[in-house]
Amino acid sequence: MIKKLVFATNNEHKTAEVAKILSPDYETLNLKDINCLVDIPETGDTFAENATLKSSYVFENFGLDCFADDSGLEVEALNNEPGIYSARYSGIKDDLTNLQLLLKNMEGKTNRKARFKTVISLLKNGKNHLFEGVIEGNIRTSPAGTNGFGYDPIFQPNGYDITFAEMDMSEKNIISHRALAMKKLIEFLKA
Ligand code: ITT
Repeated sequence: MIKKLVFATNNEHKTAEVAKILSPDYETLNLKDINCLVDIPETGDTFAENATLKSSYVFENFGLDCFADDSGLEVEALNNEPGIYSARYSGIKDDLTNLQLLLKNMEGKTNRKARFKTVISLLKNGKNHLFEGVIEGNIRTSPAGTNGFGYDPIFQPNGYDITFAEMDMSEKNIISHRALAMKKLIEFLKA
C-alpha cells in the first residue's frame, strides 16, 4: 500500500517537485488536498521557525503528521536578502515582480554569489525533526529559461552554465536545496 505524506504548502511548484521525489513510495498530499484553505502565517525570524509554524498548524488543526518547507534565496551582496522574505520581496507574492526587483537591486554588483536554502520541519509522533538543504550559485544579469518558479530563471548553480529554469524538473531535483533536504527526510523515514 502506498503511504501518504502531508506536505503543508500552498505552492503547487513545491508540491510537484516533492511529489516527484517521494514517488512511487509515498503519495504527497498538500494543504488543498486535506481541505486546509488557509495561508498559514509565517511570523518567525528563521526558515526553521517558519517551517515549524506551518507543520504545527496542520498537526494542531488536523491531527495529522506532516512536513513543511520554508525556503528562500540568500544573496551575498544584498546582506543575504531576500532570505525568509523571498516569497514577498517586493511586498507582493508575485514571482516576476520579485525577480525583477532583485535584478534591479543587483545592478552594478560584481559579487553575484547566492544560495538557495530550504529547511524542512517534519512533525512525527509529536516530535519536530529539521532537515536543511543548501545549493550555492550565482545570480545572472538577466533571466533565462521558463521551467520551475520563483527565482529559478536568474539562479545558476555552481558547476553549471544553465539556470534552474533551464533544467527540467528531474535535473533540478537531483541537486536543488529542496531535493537535498528531502533526501535527508527520506533517510530519516527509512531508518
Ligand atoms: P508555502 O509557504 O505555502 O510552502 P511559499 O511559496 O510561500 O509556499 P515560502 O514561504 O517557503 O513558500 O517562500 C519561498 C519563496 O522562495 C518562493 O516563493 C520563491 O520565491 C523562493 N524559492 C524557494 N525555493 C525556490 C526554488 O526552488 N526555486 C525558485 N525560487 C524558490
